[in-house]
Amino acid sequence: MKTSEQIFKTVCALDCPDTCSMLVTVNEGKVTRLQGDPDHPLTRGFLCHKVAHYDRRLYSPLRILQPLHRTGEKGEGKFAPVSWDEALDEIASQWKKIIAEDGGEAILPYSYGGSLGVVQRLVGHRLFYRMGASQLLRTICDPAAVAGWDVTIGKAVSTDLQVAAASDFILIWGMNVAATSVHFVPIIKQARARGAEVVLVDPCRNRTSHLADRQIMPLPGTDAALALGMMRVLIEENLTDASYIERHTLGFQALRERVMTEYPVERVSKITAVPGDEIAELARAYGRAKGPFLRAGFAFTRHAHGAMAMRTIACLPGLVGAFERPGGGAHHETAGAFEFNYDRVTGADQFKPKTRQINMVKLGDALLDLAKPPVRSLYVYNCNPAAVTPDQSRVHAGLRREDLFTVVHEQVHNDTVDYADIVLPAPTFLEYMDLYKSYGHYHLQIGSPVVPPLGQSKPNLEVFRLLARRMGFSDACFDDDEMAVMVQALDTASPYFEPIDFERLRSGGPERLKVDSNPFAEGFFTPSGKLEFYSQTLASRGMDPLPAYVPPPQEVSVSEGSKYPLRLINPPSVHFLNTTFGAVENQRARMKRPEIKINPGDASQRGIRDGTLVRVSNALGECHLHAVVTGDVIPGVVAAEANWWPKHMDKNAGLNVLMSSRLTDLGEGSTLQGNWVEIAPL
Ligand SMILES: Nc1nc2c(c(=O)[nH]1)N[C@H]1C(S)=C(S)[C@@H](COP(=O)(O)OP(=O)(O)OC[C@H]3O[C@@H](n4cnc5c(=O)[nH]c(N)nc54)[C@H](O)[C@@H]3O)O[C@H]1N2
Ligand SMILES: Nc1nc2c(c(=O)[nH]1)N[C@H]1C(S)=C(S)[C@@H](COP(=O)(O)OP(=O)(O)OC[C@H]3O[C@@H](n4cnc5c(=O)[nH]c(N)nc54)[C@H](O)[C@@H]3O)O[C@H]1N2
Ligand SMILES: [Mo]
Repeated sequence: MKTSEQIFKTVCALDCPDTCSMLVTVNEGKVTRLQGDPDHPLTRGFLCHKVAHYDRRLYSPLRILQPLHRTGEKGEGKFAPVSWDEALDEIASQWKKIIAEDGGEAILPYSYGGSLGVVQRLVGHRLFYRMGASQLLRTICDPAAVAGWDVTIGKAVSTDLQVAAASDFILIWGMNVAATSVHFVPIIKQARARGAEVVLVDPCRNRTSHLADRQIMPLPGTDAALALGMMRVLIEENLTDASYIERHTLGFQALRERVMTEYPVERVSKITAVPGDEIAELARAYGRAKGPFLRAGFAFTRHAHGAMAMRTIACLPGLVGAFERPGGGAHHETAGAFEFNYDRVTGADQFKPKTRQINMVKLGDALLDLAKPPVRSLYVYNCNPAAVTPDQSRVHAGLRREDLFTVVHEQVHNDTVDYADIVLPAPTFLEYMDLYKSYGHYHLQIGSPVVPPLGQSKPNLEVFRLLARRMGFSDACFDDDEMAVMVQALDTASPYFEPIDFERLRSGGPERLKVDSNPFAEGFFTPSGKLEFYSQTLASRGMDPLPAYVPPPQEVSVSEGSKYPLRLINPPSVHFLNTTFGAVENQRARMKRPEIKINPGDASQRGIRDGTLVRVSNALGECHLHAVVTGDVIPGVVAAEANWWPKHMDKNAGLNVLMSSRLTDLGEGSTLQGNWVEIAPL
C-alpha cells in the first residue's frame, strides 16, 4: 500500500437485495478502488462489476456539482448556476405562495430507491408532513409482492439465503439472480457441488439459465396457474407433508378441493404454455427433495394479479414442509425484519399526516388531471421519474407544464433534471453517512463517507434542514443530524434488534439481526399463526380466500381486438441498476444499444431480422429498439432489458412509454410486466 492510501469500510446504498459491505481505497482524496468486504457473509469479498467501478459514476462528467436554475424550455435541460442561498430562497418563496393560495397538498414530494439508507431515504418526510404536502405512496417496486407474501406467510421475512447451500433442490422463480442478486450465485454453486438440482422458472433465458439444470418457461403472468398445477401433482401423487400441513398450515382441505376441481395439469398446460409432463416433473422433483429451497423474485408480481401470484407460490413450501428441512425453505424478502422506529424517523409520530395520498405509479394522472388542489410543485429526490415511471408520455407531458414548479435534487444530469426549474446537487453514498438495512439478508451496517461531498453537493438531510429553516419551521427534529436520526431509528422494541449495539455498529462492522435462519419455527405471522392456504383476511375484503389464477387483462388492447398480441417483459440488466448507471458511458457501451428480444417465429411473421430497428407500440405510445431474434424468449413474448435513459433512445421515448399505470390486485403496485404490444420494422 502506498503511504497516502487509506482503506475505508462502507456499504453499497444501491437498490439491490445484496446490500454489500465494501472496502474503498482512497488515494490523495480520490477513490481509486472498490472491493467487496471479505468479512461480510453474503458479500464474501466481491462486488458486482457496476459497483466495483463506481468511481466512473462518482467522477462522471454528468455529475451535478452546483445548484442550477432553468434558462431554456422544460425538457431542454438548459441551466445557469445559482448559489445555494438563491436556490433555497426561490423554493421557499414559491412554496409559501402555493401554500397560501392552495394549501400544502398542492406540493408533492417524489422519491424512491436511489439510496436505501434509512436516514437519507426517509428523513425528508418530516418536512413534507410539516408542510401538509400531499403524501406519496411509494409503490413502484414491491408492494404487490409483499402483500401477496403477507397473505400466506404474514411478514416480509424469509429463510436465510445461506441455508440454500445445503439444499438438494433450488427452485428459482422469476429472478435473474446472476444479474440482480449475484451474491446468491456462490451459494447455488456450493449446493450444486454437493449434487443439488437447480430449476429456473422464467419465460426468458438469461445468465441464470446457465446455473440451472433446466428451465420452465411459462407465459408471463401465468405463474399462479403453474404453481396450482404443481400443487395438483403434489396432492395427487401424495408428495405433500401431512404432518407439517397439520401442524403449521390453515385451510388444506379447501385448497385441495380448489386444486382438484379447477387445476388439472392439462388446463394448466394450456394457460402457461408449459408441457404437462414438465409441470409434473417439476412438482415431483420439488415434492421428493429432502430440502427444497424456493427463491421467488419480484417481476412476476408486477402484473395485474401479481399479489395473487406471489400468495399462491408462497403456499408451495407449506405443502412440502420445506421450512423444517435442512437446506429447505423459501426466500423472497428480508426487509420486514428491520423493524426500525419508522414513525420517529419520518416524523409520522410528531406530525400525524392526514393529507391526500397520491400513488407514484399514477404520476402522469396526478400532474395532468388532479384538481382541488392541482399539483403545483413537485420535489424529486432519490428517483428518476422521467425514466422509471409508467405511462411515460403522460409523465413527460405533466413535467412540461409551465405552471408546475419542479425541484430536482440529483447526482447526475438525467432526464428528470431536464424538466427541473431548480436543480440541487446531491452527493453519492460514498460522500455521506447512513444506516443500511437489506432486503436480501439480515445484516445492519453504518456506511460512512469515504470522500467529502463533491463540488457544492449536499446530502438529503442537510437540504431538508435548510429548507425547513427557510420555511420558518422551528421544530427541534429539523436540527437532528445523521447520528441522531440513526439512534432514533434504532429506538425500537423489536426483538430482532436485541443484539444491536450502536457503538459496535459505529465502529463499522455488519451486525446481524436476531432472526433465526428459519424465522417460522415458532409459527407464521398471519392472523392464525399458520401458513394460510385459506385467508380469512382476503375473504373479509370480499376477495378470493384461496389461491387462484386470474387471466391477465388485455387492458391496452381491449378496444382494439388483438392489435397488440405480444407480451412485453423488461428484466433488469446486469449492466444497469434501474437508471443509475445510465450516467456511465462504460456501462452503456456494455449494453451496446437499446434492444428487444423476439422469438424467430414471431420475427419472421413480421419481416423482422436480427438487428432490424423496430417500432414497439401499443395504445399508450411507441419506442424504437433493435431486434434480437432468438429462441431465448418463447413465442408470444418479447423482452427488453430495463432501463435506458429516455434521452439515450429515439425521440426521448423510453420503455415506460409502453407501460400501463394500472395497479395490482393488492398493494396498489405497478404492472410493468406483460404489457401488450405489437412490433414492426421501422
Ligand atoms: N443488475 C441489476 N440488479 C438489480 C436491479 C437492476 O436494475 N439491475 N434492480 C434491483 C431492483 S429495484 C429490484 S426490485 C430487484 C429485482 O428486480 P426484478 O425486476 O424482479 O428482477 P429479477 O429479480 O431479475 O427478476 C426478473 C426476471 O423475471 C422474469 N419475468 C418477468 N415476468 C415474469 C413472469 O410473469 N413470470 C416469471 N416467472 N418470470 C418473469 C424476467 O424474465 C427476469 O428474468 O433487482 C435489483 N437488482
Ligand atoms: N419499465 C420499467 N420501469 C421500471 C422498472 C422496470 O423493471 N421496468 N423497475 C421499477 C423498479 S423495481 C424500481 S425499484 C424503480 C427504480 O426507480 P428509481 O428509484 O428512480 O431508481 P433509479 O432509476 O436508479 O434512480 C435513482 C436516482 O436517485 C439518485 N440518488 C441516489 N442517491 C441519492 C441521494 O442520496 N440523494 C438524492 N437526492 N438522489 C439520489 C440517483 O442519482 C438516481 O438518479 O424503477 C421502476 N421502473
Ligand atoms: Mo425495485
